[in-house]
Amino acid sequence: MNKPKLTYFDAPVSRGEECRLALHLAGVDFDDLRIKPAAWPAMKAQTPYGGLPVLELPGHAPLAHANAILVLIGRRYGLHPADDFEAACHEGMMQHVEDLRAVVGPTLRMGDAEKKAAREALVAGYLPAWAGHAEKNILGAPFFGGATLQVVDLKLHMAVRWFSGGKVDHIPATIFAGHPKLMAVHDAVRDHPGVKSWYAKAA
Ligand SMILES: N[C@@H](CCC(=O)N[C@@H](CS)C(=O)NCC(=O)O)C(=O)O
Repeated sequence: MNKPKLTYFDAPVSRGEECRLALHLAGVDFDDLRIKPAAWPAMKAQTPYGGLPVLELPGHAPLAHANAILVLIGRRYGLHPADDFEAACHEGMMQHVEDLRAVVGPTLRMGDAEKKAAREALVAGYLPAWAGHAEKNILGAPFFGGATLQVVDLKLHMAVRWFSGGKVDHIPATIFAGHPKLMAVHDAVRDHPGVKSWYAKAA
């Protein structure tokens, strides 16, 4: 291996896509390995923690956990604050997105009736509360820390985009619409020239 390799499932979503975007915005030339579902069971035990994404860098052991990958890329390429306290605030918000995934993720594997009930309960309680906490802790505008896109913004963008496409059954596309700072981060990432160039390349 002579260049970085990011391994994730073959979909432009979630933890893998935020890491791909970070590498692209950092200007890193990387192998973008996309795994088909059928190949995953045989690979799972070979990964550090049994999940994807995994980033491999020449001369290093494979690195797992999206936030660890994002912080590493962010530190190396100026997409994460140099100040340690400021960085910790960004990492707190990154964990907030992981908390959301931990709550909503299990509903993906539920049968229809259970899924409907679970998601309606999330719409009534957890999701607005999650968005309220995100909104309260966003430090700047249009991005989380102010004028510059950093890795935390990619995570917030991906969290909002999950629902705003209207493809998650029983969760309205407008679930976060009442949170202007959160929506501003989502929109600013969507409209960022580097992000647009990633999707232009993928098209
Ligand atoms: N804490 C890990 C979670 C990794 C994870 O659960 N990834 C999902 C995809 S987003 C996965 O690998 N699912 C397949 C499985 O767990 O077998 C991270 O932040 O990267």
